[in-house]
Amino acid sequence: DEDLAVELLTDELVAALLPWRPADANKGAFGKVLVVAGPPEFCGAPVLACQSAYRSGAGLVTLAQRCGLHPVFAAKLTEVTHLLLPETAAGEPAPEAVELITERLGEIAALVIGPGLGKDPVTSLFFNGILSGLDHPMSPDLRPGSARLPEVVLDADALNILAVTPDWWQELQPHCVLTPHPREMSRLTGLAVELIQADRVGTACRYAELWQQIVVLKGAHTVVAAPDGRVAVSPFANPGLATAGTGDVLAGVIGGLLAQGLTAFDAARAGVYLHAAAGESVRADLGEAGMVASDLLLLIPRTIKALK
Ligand code: NPW
Ligand code: AMP
Ligand code: MG
Repeated sequence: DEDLAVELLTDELVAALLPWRPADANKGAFGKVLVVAGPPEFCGAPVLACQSAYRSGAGLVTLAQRCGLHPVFAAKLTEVTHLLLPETAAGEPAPEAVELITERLGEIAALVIGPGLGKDPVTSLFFNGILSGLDHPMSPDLRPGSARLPEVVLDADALNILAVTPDWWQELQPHCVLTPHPREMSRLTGLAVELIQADRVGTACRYAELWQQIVVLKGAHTVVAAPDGRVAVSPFANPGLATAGTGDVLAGVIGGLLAQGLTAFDAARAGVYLHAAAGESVRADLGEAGMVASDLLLLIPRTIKALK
């Protein structure tokens, strides 16, 4: 680990990664994001992910949701479009729900899945079904007719579901952005949280290479590691962000940046920085106790504006 050159994220570095908006642009130029919601217990998390994808500049955000929850999401999300999924009598995703999502994969630029997804057995089947519609490393032509498959952000319960399958990464398309907090990283790796925290950079790098995925190890001084050995660290430590839903905002920001054409490593670096810099602005205004995740939302475009 000693020879790793760790890049410290800065305003200048991140400004150079941010997408350019041509004066004559239309919304189609800024990409479509699909967020997948879960059960009613966690309906705030996908709302935050959708809103933050828009606030990072995405052109169109669609929320896939169990149809029974539609009144909730329609009332909360004005700019979002809705993909209604059939559900069982128990309110779980019906088997046909997988196909409805898979059909969309060729049309969207970024998929954000995990925030508020749930991890019960039916949801796990649903999630694994969606993953098999992605670009399987062993069968790139799995989905003939679709020009291009989306970039993918896997967070929260998506990581928790993956973690129960041995060697899960062998079935996953490479270069997804995985955004574990230390506990989720512990589930994915089998390492104790203390061990992960004792060498955050080394751990993120090792597993990014093993898994061939972008690893965003969250927490104070979030680490972003790529499979090729590149690694960046956020300059920000802010206990104000240690509150429910802030990770769901991060997943949406990274999804929004992926939709605008950033590479997975660039979207992860820029997303981590914008999210944490927005957190600094909220801290300057409200202090460290009592900020809430949705306070970050309007600060995301303000942070982008300040960088440009
Ligand atoms: P502790 O308490 O320190 O032992 P889980 P989740 C640990 C959704 N949400 N350093 C910490 O453990 C999510 O999207 C919905 C060390 C903590 O208690 C998921 O779908 C919301 N440890 C679902 O809920 C808002 C750390 O992990 C434990 C750490 C479950 O996600 C909330 C919690 O992790 C939430 O986002 C750190 N830096 N960070 C909504 N409004 O709809 C975390 N931990 O058990 O994976 O549960 O993260 O709450
Ligand atoms: P989650 O645990 O998924 O809700 O994600 C929490 C988000 O807040 C992540 O982006 C973390 O990096 C961020 N965060 C939590 N605690 C801190 C901290 N002490 N300093 C900086 N960022 C933090
Ligand atoms: Mg989370």
